[in-house]
Amino acid sequence: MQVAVDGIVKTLCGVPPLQFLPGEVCRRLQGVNLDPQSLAPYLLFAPRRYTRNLIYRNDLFELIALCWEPHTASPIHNHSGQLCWLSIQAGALRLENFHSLDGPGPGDGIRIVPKGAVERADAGIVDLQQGDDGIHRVGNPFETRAVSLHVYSRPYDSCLAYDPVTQSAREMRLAYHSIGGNLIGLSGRAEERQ
Ligand code: 2CO
Ligand code: FE2
Repeated sequence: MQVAVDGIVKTLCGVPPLQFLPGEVCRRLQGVNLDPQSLAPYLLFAPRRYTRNLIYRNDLFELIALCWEPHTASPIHNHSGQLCWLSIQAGALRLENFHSLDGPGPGDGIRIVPKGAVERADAGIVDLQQGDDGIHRVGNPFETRAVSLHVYSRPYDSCLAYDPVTQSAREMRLAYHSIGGNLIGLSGRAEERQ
């Protein structure tokens, strides 16, 4: 089902707050293939990292387009107790899940173990992360760019990043690369619109 970005914003705004839950939002994201023209303003890539491009935010949820150059990945992280839905719109991503043997953290002595992975999730896949065990790493180990659409409820501006080598969980600030299609001033970075 091809939908314009405005359409998915409207759909999500139509979910009553008490129903903004895994099943309802998964149903609304399932099969959504965003109209490329309406998505284009939010597709801002940067070398060697993934970018977070805010489409819409209110008190209940935020909608973000993530742009993944080949061979980029997130750290292993959680979602600060918020619900996280991910819908792959272009390219493919590797989705790795983890479990903490020592609670969510933050702190030291936090052992993280793998809990299953989808080696190649293609466009159309919807993934959900929730609860203390919503710990994952998302990456694009492939040779083509990827784009994913993320819904977080509620919005959050920091999360925990886990380092399996030092067995630590530390707060990580999350920044937007662009808001409403406008780049946030990050000097010295080569920017490129797709
Ligand atoms: N949660 C990460 C972020 O918002 C992206 S991985 O998919 O949830 O930066
Ligand atoms: Fe995530």
